[in-house]
Amino acid sequence: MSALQVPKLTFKSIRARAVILKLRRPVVARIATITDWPLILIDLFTEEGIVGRSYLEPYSIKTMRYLVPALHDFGEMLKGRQVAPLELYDLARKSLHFVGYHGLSTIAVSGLDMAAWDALAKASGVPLCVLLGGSVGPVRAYNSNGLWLQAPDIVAAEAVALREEGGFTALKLRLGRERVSEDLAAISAIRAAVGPDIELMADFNQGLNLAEALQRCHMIDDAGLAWIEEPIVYDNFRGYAQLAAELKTPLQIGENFYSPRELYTAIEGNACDLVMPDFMRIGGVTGWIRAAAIAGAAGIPMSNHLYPEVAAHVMRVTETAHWLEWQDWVDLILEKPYEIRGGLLHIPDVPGVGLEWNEKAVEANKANV
Ligand code: SMN
Ligand code: MG
Repeated sequence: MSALQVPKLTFKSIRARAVILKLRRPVVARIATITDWPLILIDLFTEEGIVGRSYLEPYSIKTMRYLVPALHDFGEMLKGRQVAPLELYDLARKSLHFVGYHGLSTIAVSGLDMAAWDALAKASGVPLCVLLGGSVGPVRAYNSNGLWLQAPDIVAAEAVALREEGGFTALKLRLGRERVSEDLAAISAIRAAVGPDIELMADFNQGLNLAEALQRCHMIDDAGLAWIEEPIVYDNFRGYAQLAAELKTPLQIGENFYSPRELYTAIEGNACDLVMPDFMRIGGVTGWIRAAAIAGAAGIPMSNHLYPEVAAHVMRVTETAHWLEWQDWVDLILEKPYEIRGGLLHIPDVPGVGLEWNEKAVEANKANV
């Protein structure tokens, strides 16, 4: 038996590259349509030769114009420091304190943080979940690759295809069509197509006002959904508290929590039954771990939003781990995409998170922003 050695790493530099991928199934949500998916690939170089990797998915292509330079600025600022993720997280946040912690500041810090944790796990020779005190193993996942706002017959056929993509036992569909009758028809068509044993999550992508949400959510409250996600604008916690109190179906929010404190505020205000932080907003791995302690203490089930690879690692050490959101949108630029079998995401038994760039694909899809 050999003891886990966590070597001292010295920060050298950061390379952040912009890439745009075409989505196989475009995002068609009530508040936006996205056909081209922006990605920032981050390499954190160390003096010892270890390279930590992470990526960001900032939704809007133009934000890469600000995020890429912000990451390079962190690179200059942190040169020569020890790669101690919690300390780098603090230094990077403090450097933007007067600008404000939320929004792009947190997104840049999160990208840095995930790369730093990857570097440390790689240098230690263990998968990230092992460095965090867990073990390599499967993580229960739902398929979130599609089921956007399209006609009932189209989503019903797509649901069957999505279930078959990895033997999934759960799928997420999107709601917020012009008329509530169309949403109800889509839910029924999907349920008829996949049968009673598949769990169905439903996401409104913040598309309703509170009055509409109260009406529509009551109308789908008996549809047997696993959760209703983000019916109203993300920061209306009072509105969410009213919905959570009135609805039988669990209310899910969290992909727009900026930092663990917002998760704390939401839970404290009874604004939801479930939480699902996004890595670029909660603060990367550091933010996730802090948030998971709060959700765990409150007994609130915790799922992730996007970033399935790093999510799989931290879900292995999350007290109230619930469902992993599976999206394969980044697979195209990965050397070794993660495997899904029997509805479970399998963490590769390699040091770090297991992200390596497929440089040919990166070259073919690189963006000039
Ligand atoms: C979502 C994911 C990716 C792009 C837009 C919206 C969605 C989700 O909110 O929860 O998957
Ligand atoms: Mg969502």
